[in-house]
Amino acid sequence: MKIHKWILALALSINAIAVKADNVISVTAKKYEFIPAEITVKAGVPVVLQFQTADRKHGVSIPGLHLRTDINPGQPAEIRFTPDQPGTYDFICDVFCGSGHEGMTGKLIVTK
Ligand SMILES: [Cu+2]
Repeated sequence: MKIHKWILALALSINAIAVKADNVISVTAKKYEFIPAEITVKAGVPVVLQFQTADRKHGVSIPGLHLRTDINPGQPAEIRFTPDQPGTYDFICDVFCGSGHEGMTGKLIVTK
């Protein structure tokens, strides 16, 4: 009986870790793109966008959601939020990074 409870607790905690990991989306910034450039998330579900840079300092801004962070070399950055309005939100690099900076954009799609 005791063993059963222990296994159940273990199974529940593994499940909790899996659910958490599902909502973490890793994004790489580099001259002059975000990879992936299109991210789809679900309204009402907490999400963690985890950014790292492959070259130099960049920034990411999602003006429609009033979210931004710097992305410094060797220092992964996170944006944690729960999207509530379905729609398509542009994100851009907002730290000048060179001649292709203006085209360094992506889309965050929030589905119902
Ligand atoms: Cu830039």
